[in-house]
Amino acid sequence: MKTNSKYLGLVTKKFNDFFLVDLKNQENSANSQKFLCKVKKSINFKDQLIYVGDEVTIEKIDFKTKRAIITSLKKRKNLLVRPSVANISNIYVTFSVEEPELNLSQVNRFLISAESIGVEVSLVLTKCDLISDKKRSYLLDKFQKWGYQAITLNLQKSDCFKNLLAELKQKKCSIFMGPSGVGKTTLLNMIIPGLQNSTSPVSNKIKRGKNTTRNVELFSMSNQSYIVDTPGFNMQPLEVDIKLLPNLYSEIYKQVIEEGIKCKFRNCLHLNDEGCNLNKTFERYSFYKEMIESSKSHYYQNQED
Ligand SMILES: Nc1nc2c(ncn2[C@@H]2O[C@H](COP(=O)(O)OP(=O)(O)OP(=O)(O)O)[C@@H](O)[C@H]2O)c(=O)[nH]1
Ligand SMILES: [Mg+2]
Ligand SMILES: [Zn+2]
Repeated sequence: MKTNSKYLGLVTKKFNDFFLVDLKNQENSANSQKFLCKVKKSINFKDQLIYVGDEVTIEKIDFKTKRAIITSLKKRKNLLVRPSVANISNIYVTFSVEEPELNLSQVNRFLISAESIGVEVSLVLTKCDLISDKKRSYLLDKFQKWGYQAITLNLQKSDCFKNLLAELKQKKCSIFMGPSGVGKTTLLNMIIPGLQNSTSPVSNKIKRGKNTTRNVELFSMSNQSYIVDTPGFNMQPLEVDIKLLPNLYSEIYKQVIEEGIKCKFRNCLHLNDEGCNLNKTFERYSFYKEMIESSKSHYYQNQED
C-alpha cells in the first residue's frame, strides 16, 4: 500500500545515504513505524546535512516495504556537533567515577561544550559501586561547587535510576554523552524496556572503553520523549566563541550577573587583566584560564591566516 500524503517524521538513525525515520504524532509509540528513507534527489537542503533528531517531511510512503522519501527538512532548534544530534532538550554529560578513572579536566571540557548549546545540562556519575560513600560525598560536594547537582548511579542496583527515569520522561529529547566505557548504553538498556544494545567491559590493562556504540541513535520512551545513545569519545574539541566562555562557568556567571561585580573593561576575560574584580578562588578557575588561553592562541592564529 502506497500513499502520496505527506507525513511528519523524526530521524532516529543515519547510515551513509539512508535515514531511519519514525512517523511522528502516532498514537501508540510502542508500535511506532520506522521507514527507511532516502532524500529526494532533486532536493538540495542548502547544503545542510540531515542529522539524527531532525524533523523531516516524508512522502511516497510504502507501508509494505517500509520505504519512503524525505522531501523537506524542518528548521532545527539546535545542533550539537560532536556527536551530531539536532533538536536536543537536555544533555546528560556522563562519566564513570572509576574504570575509566575520572578526569576532571575532561569532565569540565564536556560540560562547557554542552553548556555552549544553550540547553539544560546535567552531570551523571556512573559506577558508584566502585567507590566508598565518603568518596561519593566528596565528588557530590565538588560538583556542587561547579554548579551541578550530580546524579550518582550504581547500575548494579536496579532501583538507583528511578528518579532519573521519572525526570527523563518529562524531557523531550535527552542525550547521553561522555567517554567510551562509562556505561551510557548499559544505562539506556536498563531504562528502555526491551532494548538490548551491545555493551562491553572496559579493557583490562588501561581501563579504557572499547568504542562499542558506533552510531548515534535515538530511542523513544513515549511519543513525547526520546533518548539518544552516542558513541563515546575521549577528547571533546571546544569550538566556543571566547567572549561567551565566561558565562558558561556558573562560578563566573553568578558573580557577574547575579552579584553584579564590575570589572574596569566591559569585555574583561578575567585573566590578570588590570581592573578585574572577579573573585578567582574557585576550583575551576585554572581550567577556565587554560581554556581562554588556548582559545586565544587559536583565535590569533586564525587571524594571521
Ligand atoms: N561496576 C559497574 N560497571 C558498570 C556500571 N555501569 C556500566 N558498567 C560496565 O561498564 C562497561 C561499559 O559499559 P557500556 O554501556 O558499554 O559503555 P558505553 O558508555 O556505552 O561505551 P561506548 O559505547 O564505547 O561509548 C560494561 O561492562 C558495563 O557492564 C556500574 O554502575 N558499575
Ligand atoms: Mg555505548
Ligand atoms: Zn574581570
